[in-house]
Amino acid sequence: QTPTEKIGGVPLTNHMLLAAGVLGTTAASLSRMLRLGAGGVITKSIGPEPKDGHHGPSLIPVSGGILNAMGLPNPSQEFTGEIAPLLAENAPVVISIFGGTPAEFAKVAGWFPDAPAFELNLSCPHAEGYGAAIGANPRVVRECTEAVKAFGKPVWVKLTPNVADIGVIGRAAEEGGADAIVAINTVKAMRISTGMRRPVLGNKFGGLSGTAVFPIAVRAVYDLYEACTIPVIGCGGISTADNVLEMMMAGAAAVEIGSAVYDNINVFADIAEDLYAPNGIPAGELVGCAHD
Ligand code: RRO
Repeated sequence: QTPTEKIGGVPLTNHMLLAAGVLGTTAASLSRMLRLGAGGVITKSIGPEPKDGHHGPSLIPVSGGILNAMGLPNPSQEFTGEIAPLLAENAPVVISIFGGTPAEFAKVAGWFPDAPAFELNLSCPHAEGYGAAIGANPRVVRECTEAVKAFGKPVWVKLTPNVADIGVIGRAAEEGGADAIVAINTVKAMRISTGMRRPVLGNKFGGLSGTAVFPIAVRAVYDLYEACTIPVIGCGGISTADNVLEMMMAGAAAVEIGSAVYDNINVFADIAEDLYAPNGIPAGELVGCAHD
């Protein structure tokens, strides 16, 4: 592991975090990923009310990635008990929050006084009823960011690629006091089973993650690096050290990895071996170099 570096106000042990998702549901799975080499971990998003999520099938491997319509399943405030032991160890755990209003984001943030940082999920493709459009409205993005920033902790804002101009949204988060922008969440997508003559997901449509979305994520990070002055954290389809370097050249100060973990539980250690050997990458020189 490289020495601790602060990115977006959070001390990380390397440049790769576990992205928010199903593996962030329990303290056991989060601490396992830290033991397996993640430099930090993000929880599954926690909302203001408990939710069971969509009926299945809700997570399906497709060519180039994973299609999901989990439907924001979460235990809400009960998660405080689940995560408390990990927070007590000062582990680099970022609490992902979703809500439909600034007040709902603030309500959830208030349950985690020991969290080192928050990631605001303004980008879930299944957020109907919680305001699917909140991540597309610059004013709401700014207000949600301000509401959580009031707790005085680092706030990362995770954006959707499903908008016309992601730079405008990134700037709104920055104006609200965000410490970093994370891009991207999943891309709205759908597959149909020709044999069954119906959509493969119980919810019909979902969010696509994995290698198929990597170029979309690179473009989003490139645009955000141009538009914002705060760090950008790249997320979407990263599975190799070369992907991490490419993200950094686009402007990412760190990256998040999700889908690749399902294929290779040792992906963090494997990438670190390539990325940091033999002398360690000069990340400072790489970030944004494709803009020169
Ligand atoms: O739970 C989900 O359906 C979900 C969430 Br909260 C998210 O942010 N992104 C996604 O693809 N699925």
